[in-house]
Amino acid sequence: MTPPTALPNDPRISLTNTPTGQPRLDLNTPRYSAQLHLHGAHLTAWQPANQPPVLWLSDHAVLAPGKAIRGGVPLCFPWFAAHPTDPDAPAHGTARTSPWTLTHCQLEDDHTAHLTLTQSLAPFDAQYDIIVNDTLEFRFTTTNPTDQPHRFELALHTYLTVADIHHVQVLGLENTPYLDNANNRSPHTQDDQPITFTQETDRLYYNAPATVHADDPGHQRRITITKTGSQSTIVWNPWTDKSARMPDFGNDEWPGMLCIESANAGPNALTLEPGQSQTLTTTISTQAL
Ligand code: TA6
Repeated sequence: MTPPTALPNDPRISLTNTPTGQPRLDLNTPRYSAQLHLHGAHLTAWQPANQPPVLWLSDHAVLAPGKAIRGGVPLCFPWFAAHPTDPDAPAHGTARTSPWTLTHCQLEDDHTAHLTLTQSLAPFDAQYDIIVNDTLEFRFTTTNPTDQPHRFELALHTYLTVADIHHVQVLGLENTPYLDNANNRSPHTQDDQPITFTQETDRLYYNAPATVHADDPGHQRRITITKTGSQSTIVWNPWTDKSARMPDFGNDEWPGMLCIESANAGPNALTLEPGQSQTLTTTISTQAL
């Protein structure tokens, strides 16, 4: 078990325990602020200077052992959605409700933070690197240390803040196949137009390595998600009825959020041979619209 790293003695970073005893890292710099819970290695806030928050967090989010935090970047691993064979297993895997170990923490003069967290989630070992400044980069490396091949899925289930989902367009997934999770995982293909939102939208786009843009006119902002080692992109807004069914999601919050998730899931699930590793990276940046 790798010991936790010591924090640098730096006023820009602090590690405190939340009221429920969960270690939380706060980063406050002139270029951005961010917040990471070691519970689930869960980045719950990221806000570049002079911008609205980029990550969205429900006002009803619950921080408790065994519970996933509603918002930020939950880690869906080693499976996505329902477990492939065990109906009693938690949705979206065990990574987001496990305590991760912070094994590296470094802050540069330009305020870039380099964080590394590790966890073993049988049968895999995982290393999760987060590089934060006024852009946000994630690298998730999965290793199979066993002598047998093993299948896994991974999604960085990123909740983004938007001004009003009714006016948001998502570009980059045109002509791409997807499974409609809001319609019995039925297969479809996106037409040659950007994605717009008029109802619950829950789509697993597969064979989808492309960069995605979320254009948010209300905040006059484009959010760009680039990635490597990822063949799936999940797009989700729960709309009214599903929001009302989630106790940790306010009934009136859905217009202000959108999930765009860099993943390998469903048809793009991966199998690692003994000793093999795979890395998914994704970078989130913002541009003025
Ligand atoms: O990524 C979209 C999705 O699979 C939706 O179907 C919805 O269930 C969402 O994840 C949130 O899942 P959770 O288990 O966090 O409530």
